[in-house]
Amino acid sequence: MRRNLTNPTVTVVVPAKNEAANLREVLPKLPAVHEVILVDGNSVDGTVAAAREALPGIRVVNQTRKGKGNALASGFLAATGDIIVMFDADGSADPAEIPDFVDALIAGADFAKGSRFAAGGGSEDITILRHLGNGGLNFVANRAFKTTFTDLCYGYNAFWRDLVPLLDLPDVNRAAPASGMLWGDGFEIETVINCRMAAAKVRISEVPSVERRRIHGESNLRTFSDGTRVLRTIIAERRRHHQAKASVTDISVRRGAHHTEFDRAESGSTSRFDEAKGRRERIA
Ligand SMILES: Nc1nc2c(ncn2[C@@H]2O[C@H](COP(=O)(O)OP(=O)(O)OP(=O)(O)O)[C@@H](O)[C@H]2O)c(=O)[nH]1
Ligand SMILES: [Mg+2]
Repeated sequence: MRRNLTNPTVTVVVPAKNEAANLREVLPKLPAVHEVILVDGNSVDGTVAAAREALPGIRVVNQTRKGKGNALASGFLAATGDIIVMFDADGSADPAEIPDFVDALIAGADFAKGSRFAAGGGSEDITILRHLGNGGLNFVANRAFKTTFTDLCYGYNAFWRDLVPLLDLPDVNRAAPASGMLWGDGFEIETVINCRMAAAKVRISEVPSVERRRIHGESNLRTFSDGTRVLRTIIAERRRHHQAKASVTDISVRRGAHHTEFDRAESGSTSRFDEAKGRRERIA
């Protein structure tokens, strides 16, 4: 599939759980785009009505299970734009930065990763402790995936929609397990997406971003348990990546092939593992 690099359409996916007051302020500030999708998490504060009032053309999608991860997966599936922007509803993401993400993708990135720690980025909402924790988690992830992320734990990102299959997020049509959530349904989603993009060796550009303070409502962040969750996610995703690599190599060896049979149309991947060279190569 050829990408539309001259005038790509943009879908902004907004997961929201009880964010009526924030959406009233944030949605009117969004730039004009192809579509904005609100993914409602069974809000009880009039989130959907507030969103429709603030942005009459907004599309509303109900998520299929619980959690921010399932909300994003549901939104990605409903999206029709060439580019998807992940955009929190709480006022922490600056609408004025959306063109920077789009420009990075047009300039050649597959995944435009927001970073509070790249030159020009920042945060109004980070403590010294969280800053240090972030640094440690970036270090671990960069060792695990041979990347140079400066901000693994940040959810303001954009990517070409043709990469959605590559993310292999939990099927939105699956029933919720007894525990309520599948792996990837919860707040681990941001790290899951970053790790899977890195594992697939897509082209990643960091976009400097300034994180704003949530406008209304209480922060849901718990420094230690969220930090531990990110660490567990990096470990689980690294294991997943190694298992996938092992099974791909195994199939390839059994077929006597030099290259694995993944191609871009089938897997959404822009690269394939070259057995002879022992590394992934870009698909022309
Ligand atoms: N649809 C849906 N949205 C959710 C769910 N959980 C969180 N969100 C939304 O995801 C976005 C990010 O969640 P936040 O609670 O702000 O989490 P955070 O950004 O990590 O932490 P703070 O901003 O510090 O509270 C917000 O727009 C939330 O409304 C959910 O279960 N379903
Ligand atoms: Mg937030």
